[in-house]
Amino acid sequence: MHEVVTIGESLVALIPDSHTKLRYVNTFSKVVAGAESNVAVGLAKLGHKASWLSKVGADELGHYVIRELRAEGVDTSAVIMDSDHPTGLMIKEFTPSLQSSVYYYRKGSAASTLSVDEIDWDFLRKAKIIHISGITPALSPSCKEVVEAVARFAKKEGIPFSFDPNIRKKLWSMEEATETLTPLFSLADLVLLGDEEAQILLGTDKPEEVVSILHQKGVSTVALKLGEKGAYVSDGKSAHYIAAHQVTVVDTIGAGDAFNAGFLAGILEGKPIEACGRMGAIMGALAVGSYGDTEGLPDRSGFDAVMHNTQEVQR
Ligand code: KDG
Repeated sequence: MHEVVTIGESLVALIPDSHTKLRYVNTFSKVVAGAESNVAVGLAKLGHKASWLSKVGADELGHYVIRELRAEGVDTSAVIMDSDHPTGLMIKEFTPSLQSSVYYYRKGSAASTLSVDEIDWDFLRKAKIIHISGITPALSPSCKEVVEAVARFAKKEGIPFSFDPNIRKKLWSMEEATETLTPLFSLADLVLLGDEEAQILLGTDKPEEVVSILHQKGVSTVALKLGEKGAYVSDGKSAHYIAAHQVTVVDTIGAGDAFNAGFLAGILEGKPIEACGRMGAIMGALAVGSYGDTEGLPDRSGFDAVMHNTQEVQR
């Protein structure tokens, strides 16, 4: 049984051990990245049953991705291993001032070949929430079909569909992104988006306007992520500004996914919308304090200690 099913590509990410152009980097650390599996990991660390559905290559990197996600408590039983296509790869780059960039080596990857006829609908039917980001439809026409079919399926089955547009400018043009992602809002129950994405897709980043436009489209719950300014959350009955949780920033990649995990955990636990926003803000902040996307995320007791301000020095 699972509470949340996420669908999308996971990649092996290489993180340079020095902050300089990649041509000068000699050593890297290897971690798993991927917006949807990041959400699943965050939820699993908070004690929720999260499944990740995707394809990986039947190669060493594919085995590595599955092994790591399982180790974090994510159910990978529905993942397909593909002997004909490789697991995708991405390499991060940091400038001395800690600005990060990513380079993708994922064209033709196993996950990009996921198609509607490979989806296990009975598996999805057991979910309390289905979560997908806008990265998945950018991967290939068949992935776009999968996302649209899953969103329609969720609506028909009455399963809340959680959607984060997660625009990746390196994967497609803004016109393509807007044309594909905007209609998905109307199929979503929960929309978790960044202010820059709101500006691109909805023509405004003003929190009250964003929330009002999305509620008019039928979205019941909105979380607008405002980076270092925190978040603005609404369930249509009340709306709240959530202050950012302060940490020293090391690597901002993965913060949005961590926010989503904390926020969705709050929804699963039936918490008021303001508390869901706070849970998201804490998880997002803890993600940026370390280099990988999920390595900085706390387990439940660590999270509760931050949430309830009861952290102790361990001796
Ligand atoms: O949100 C973080 C993701 O962007 C990162 O883990 C890699 O999924 C990824 C992507 O496609 O950019």
